[in-house]
Amino acid sequence: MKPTRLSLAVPLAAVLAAVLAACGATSSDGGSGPDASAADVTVTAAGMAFDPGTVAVAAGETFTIALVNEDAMPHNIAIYTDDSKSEKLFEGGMVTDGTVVYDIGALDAGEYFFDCSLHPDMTGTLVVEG
Ligand SMILES: [Cu+2]
Repeated sequence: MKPTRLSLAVPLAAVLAAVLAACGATSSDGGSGPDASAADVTVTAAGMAFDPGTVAVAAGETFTIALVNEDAMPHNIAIYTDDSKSEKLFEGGMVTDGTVVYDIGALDAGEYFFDCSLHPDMTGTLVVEG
């Protein structure tokens, strides 16, 4: 008998929750932890801005973005097809004064727009290179 999707999904969700909880627990120094260095790209949120403002990844492959938030207010990364924000592709959970690593699905080559859901003036460009 084949394993069902459900039996696989539950342990994965539990592991993810544990990882996210661990991130929160180690955020007191406000710096980047081991999670950030393991990610494909790292974006720092500091002074209400993303640094770097442009990040590049490879097309057709899942990737991870580490968000290192050095501000004392919550930030996240939300990815859209373009700056009209008519089509949201991803919205990460908020992190405050700490690091979170987002698992992003594979994207086609092109330029995408991202911002912070709480602070729309914080914007960036995601370049997916084919
Ligand atoms: Cu924000």
